[in-house]
Order: sequence, then C-alpha cells, then structure tokens
Amino acid sequence: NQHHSFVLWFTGLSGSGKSTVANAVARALFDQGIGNYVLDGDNIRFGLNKNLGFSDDDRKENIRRIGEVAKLFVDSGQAVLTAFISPFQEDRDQVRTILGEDEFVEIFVKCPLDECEKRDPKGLYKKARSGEIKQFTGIDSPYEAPNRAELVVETDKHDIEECVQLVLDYLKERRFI
Ligand code: GGZ
Repeated sequence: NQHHSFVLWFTGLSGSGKSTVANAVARALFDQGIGNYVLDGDNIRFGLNKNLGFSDDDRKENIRRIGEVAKLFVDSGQAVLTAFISPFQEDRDQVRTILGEDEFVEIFVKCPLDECEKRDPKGLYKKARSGEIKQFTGIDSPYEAPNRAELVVETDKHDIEECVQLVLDYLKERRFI
C-alpha cells in the first residue's frame, strides 16, 4: 500500500500527449492491481477549479490546488497521475515540496511546439494564432521546460506504448511497482 503511493506529475505543452500517456500508464497500473486516479482538466478545471482561467496567477493557483488534491490521494494510499501543462518551474517545485521529494515523479512530456501545433487536436493553437484565445501556452504565455524532471518522454520520437514502457520501467527501477 505505502509502496503504491506515488505521484506521476506529467508536464508539457497542450497537445504534447500528457493525458494520453497518463491514461495509458493508469490503465497498465490498474491491470497490475495498483489503484490509481488520473487528475486532468476534465475532472479539475470543470469542477474544483472552474473559477480559474489562464492568467499566470490562475495557473499558479490551479497547480497549487491540484498538488493538495494529489496529496489527499497519496494519503489514502493511491497512486495519482496528473496531466496539466503546469508551465512554471516554481509551481512544480512547490508541489514537489508539498508532496514530498520521495514520492514525486516529474515527467516531462516533450514535444516541439510546431509538432503540437500541427496536431492541434482541439483547434486551440489556430485560435491562439488568430488572437481568438489569449495567453495560450507556447504562443503568448510561457512554458518553462523542466530542469529537474525524473523522466523525459518524447512523443514525437516514440509511440505511446514506448512512452508508457519507459514510465513503467522507471517505476520498477524505483521499486514503486
Ligand atoms: C493553455 C488552454 C488555454 C490557454 C484553454 N493556454 O489541450 P487541452 O486544451 O486539452 O489542454 C489545455 C488545457 C490547459 O489547462 P491546464 O490546467 O493543464 O493548464 S495550466 O497547467 O497551465 O494551468 C487546453 C486548454 O486547457 N486551454 N485555454 N490559454 N491551454
């Protein structure tokens, strides 16, 4: 039980594949009998954090609250996977401290901006380029690439299965699973 309490904190641009990789890892963990939960925009930004937008301050508060929620899951003995852009190093460092260095795994879902923009699954980059959406990460809002990520998965170079395997191998190496 204690063993399975860890946080996989996925960070990366919109369209980088955070949610896809996180959900695939979650499925693999579940298949191994490891209870877990994925926090993402769908279950956080439309509920707990629906009063927050995309200013720097709101993103900061978004990440802070998610860190606190993740802590509750860890306290309950579950693994938690988070899939948020979390663009600021300072905020990721803050959640690392809240959650405890030993249980926190920062995973950089690395994908070049032009590739994310090419994928544009929700058409948001297009809207950001035309000015219809303001403060869009990578366009007119910053993304600070991690300087201390435990893992980097490159979704433009590897398919989802390979990225998932990298994460699982890392968790085995750390004896989390
Ligand atoms: C970035 C935005 C924005 C702006 C809406 N900037 O690809 P998606 O759609 O599904 O994921 C993005 C999501 C980002 O929310 P996060 O909570 O992960 O961001 S942060 O960690 O920075 O707080 C995108 C959508 O919301 N979205 N407007 N302006 N992404």
